[in-house]
Amino acid sequence: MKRTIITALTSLILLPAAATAGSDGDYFVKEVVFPAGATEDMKIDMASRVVPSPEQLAWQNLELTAFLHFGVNTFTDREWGDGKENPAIFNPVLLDAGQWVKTLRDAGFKMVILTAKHHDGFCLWPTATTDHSVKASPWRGGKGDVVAELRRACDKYGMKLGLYLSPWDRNAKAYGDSPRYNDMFVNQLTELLSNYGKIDEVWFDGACGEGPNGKKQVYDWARFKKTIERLQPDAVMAIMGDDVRWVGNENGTGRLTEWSVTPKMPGILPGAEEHNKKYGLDDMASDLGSREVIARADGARWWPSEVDVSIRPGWFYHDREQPKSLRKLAEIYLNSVGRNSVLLLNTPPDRNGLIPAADSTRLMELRRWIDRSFGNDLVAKADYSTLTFTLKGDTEINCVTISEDIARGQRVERLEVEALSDGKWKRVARATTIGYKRILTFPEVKASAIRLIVESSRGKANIKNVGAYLIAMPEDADDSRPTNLYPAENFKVVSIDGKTVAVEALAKAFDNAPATFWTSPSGSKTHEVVVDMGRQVPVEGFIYTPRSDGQSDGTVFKYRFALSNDGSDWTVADRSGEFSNIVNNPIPQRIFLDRPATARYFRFTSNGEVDDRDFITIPELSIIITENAADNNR
Ligand code: FUL
Repeated sequence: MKRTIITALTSLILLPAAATAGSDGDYFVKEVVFPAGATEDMKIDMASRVVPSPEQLAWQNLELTAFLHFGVNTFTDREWGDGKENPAIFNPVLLDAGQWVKTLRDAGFKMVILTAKHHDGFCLWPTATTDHSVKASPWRGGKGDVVAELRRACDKYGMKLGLYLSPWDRNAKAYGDSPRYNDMFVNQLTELLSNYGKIDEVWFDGACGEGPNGKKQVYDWARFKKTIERLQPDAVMAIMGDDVRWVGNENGTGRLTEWSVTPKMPGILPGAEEHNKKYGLDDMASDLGSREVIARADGARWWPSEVDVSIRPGWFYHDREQPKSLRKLAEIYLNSVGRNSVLLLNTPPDRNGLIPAADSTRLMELRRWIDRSFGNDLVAKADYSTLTFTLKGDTEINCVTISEDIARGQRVERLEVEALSDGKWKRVARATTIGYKRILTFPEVKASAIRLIVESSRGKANIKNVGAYLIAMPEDADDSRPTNLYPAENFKVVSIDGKTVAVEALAKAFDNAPATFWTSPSGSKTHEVVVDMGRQVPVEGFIYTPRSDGQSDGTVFKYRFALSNDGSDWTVADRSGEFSNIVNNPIPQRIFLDRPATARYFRFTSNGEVDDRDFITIPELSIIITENAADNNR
């Protein structure tokens, strides 16, 4: 009865995507608009019939995609270039795209996405749209084309290719002159999507660090989308796109409850910002698709999550950084692929143009760990009608993988896993959403069978591919190079914003507890703290650790760091810059001086908060000292 009403109602309204008939009713490919007056039950039922487009389904099946951040930042040691880089610095003399792709293929990746242009505007292909490209570099005598070399390598190793083209461009003169820049951008897109074979993912970053007084560019997203559809109809449009959604962080963690069906509107659609605000659906929101959210909404779409994270702290290669431990990568795998998301793992090539040995070794270790963990499915006989699975004898397990047939929607809301152990069924795991794949781990149990109990579902749950495993997490060996810090108990605060204060004033910034933070006085866009380190210290640099509570209020964006021996002449060292990408990737910002310098006082100045607020927060501020000196200070 319910179904008949829905079919009748939906045929009366104009649906943006055709409703197609499936074995258990009508499906709505990619999106559905709820009819006016739809009840909660009707909305939930319709949401349960939203299914991925064929392109989204093919994308989800890849599970693992590699990201390559490469460009002028590789040579300047920065995360965001300012667009003023001299192309002469780009000279990756040993560049070998074959090495990248073979490494990634061996590690199990199915697609690779290259930063064809990052925010600095430097193009890795010889574009006709600007001189700021490989053409102006010494690499291959100005005749090189990184995109073309990568294309050839992808063909050789059977890898799909995706491209990242940054809308924000700090080099293009036209940026901010909206129609002119949109033309330029469409031309860049047209070159990339016409001259390099099949492109399977187009990645448009949402980042823009212009700030309130910077250039304001109004992007013509509809035109960008049409360009993709015309030139590469099979490609998905990611992040600033309506096929693939950013998970909301850059640390490798999907939500425990991850709905691919959500009323959240992609940012490229007109009115998206107001709409998402109205429904409380920001990028980081923990609930994007519960019953409560759907009940309030006016429609829902298939917009699955992609977890992008770098194997190193930064997105670009930096000499001083090391790849994450195998343990960390294994956790990332479980928390992304195992939480209904595609994992987009960045492995940045170095200045020679090669994926460094440390990273490729780590990738192979990850591959071996995945193979070892999931190579031996302990299910012997599956009965999907009762959701009961007989194991290969009485066997130890600690992990179950479950998939829904997402071609028929995402439906499971709550589920339990029970194991038959010593003749009794006992609960070993619980989950909310399943989606494409859910990996559940639990303490080891000896069992002869497992069964799934779907406690709540939006209509019929279409479960497929259940597996049981005994996995071993790698040892937690954190092999990132230690940084030597000067003990903060020696610090005496001299002044804050020019005013003398009690020495303990900044205590929360120096307490080794990043969860607590110092908040500056408000009322100014500039803030400054001066600290006496108690004696002459050989300083290599400093670390500003931003808030780790998911908030960015008070986070410093533009910094200046200076050293002095007497607290008044600040010429010993003086370095300024920006903490690029600190909002999306709030990791400790390690800034090194060009040369270590010895000084007794340091001054840390903020010349701009991330959102131009009039106060700053400092959870932790640390001084990096030279290695030998560290031994004497312990
Ligand atoms: C962010 C960018 O600002 C970073 O530099 C990086 O490209 C990351 C994948 O997306 O928004």
